[in-house]
Amino acid sequence: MSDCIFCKIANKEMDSEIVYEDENIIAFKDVNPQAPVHLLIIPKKHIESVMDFEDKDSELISKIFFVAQKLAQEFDVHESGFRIVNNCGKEGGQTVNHVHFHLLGKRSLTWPPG
Ligand code: DGP
Repeated sequence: MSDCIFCKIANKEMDSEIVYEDENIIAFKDVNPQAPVHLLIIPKKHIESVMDFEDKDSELISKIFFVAQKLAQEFDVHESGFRIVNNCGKEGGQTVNHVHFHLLGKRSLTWPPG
C-alpha cells in the first residue's frame, strides 16, 4: 500500500534500523522504544491486522514467531524473558495498520497492560 509506513520500510523507501530480513518478513527497531529492546516484526506484504490473516498466511505467521525466537536469542532476552505483543484495532491500541508484532525485553514488564 503506497501510504503505509511499514510498507515503505519493507520496500526500503523509508529508513529503519533493520535487524532481520528474509523474502517475506522484516524486523526493525521501534522508533519509540518502550523497553531497551523493542523490535517490530512484520510481514513484507501488506496485511492490515490479525483479523485479515487468511489460511494461506499460516506459514508466514508461524515463521514470524520463529523470527521472534531467533531475535530474542540475538538480543539476549531469551533467558531473562521478553514479551511479544500484537495490538489489533482501535481499542487494541493499533496505530499502524500493517500487522506487526512487538518484541519487548531487557526490563521487567508489568501486567496488565494499560
Ligand atoms: P502499534 O501501536 O501497535 O500500532 O505500534 C506501532 C509502533 O510503530 C509504535 O510502537 C511506533 C512504531 N513506529 C511508528 N512509525 C514508525 C516508523 O516510522 N519507524 C519505526 N521504526 N517505528 C515506527
